[in-house]
Amino acid sequence: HLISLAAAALALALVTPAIAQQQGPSKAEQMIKYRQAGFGWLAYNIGPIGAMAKGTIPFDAKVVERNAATMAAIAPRLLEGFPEGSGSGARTEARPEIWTDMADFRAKMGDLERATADLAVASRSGDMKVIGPALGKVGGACKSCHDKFRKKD
Ligand code: ASC
Repeated sequence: HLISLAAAALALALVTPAIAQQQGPSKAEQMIKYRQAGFGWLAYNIGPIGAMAKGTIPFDAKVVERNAATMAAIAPRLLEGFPEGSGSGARTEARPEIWTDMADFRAKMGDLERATADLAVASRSGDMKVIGPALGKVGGACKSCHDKFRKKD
């Protein structure tokens, strides 16, 4: 009994540090994944609205309304994906300027938030003449932030 108890204690002593070292993704990796998922979902939702505005696919008011509502929900949740220290740790197109010029990054995220909220309101008109300009403002908010804060290929 003493020997098996000693063996068990030894096994536990050997295994415990191995478990402790088995760390999951870092906070930075989690945040990079989080925000990329957010932007990806945003792009997925704007895609069909853009295609309808161009006339590439038929206008579907219900899809515009649903997608715009989703975008308005995503946009205010993006800023939390950029905490201090999440500028590296996984493949990212985020430029360091986000954290050195956070006031402007916040302002640009605010522009996106307002533009998507306005698009959600416009989408309820069911009228592409109303939706089009609101969509243009969202695209403008995407672009002005990308120009300054996203890495160029
Ligand atoms: C999109 C998309 C973006 C923006 C940007 C606007 O549809 O995926 O990143 O619009 O291209 O300039």
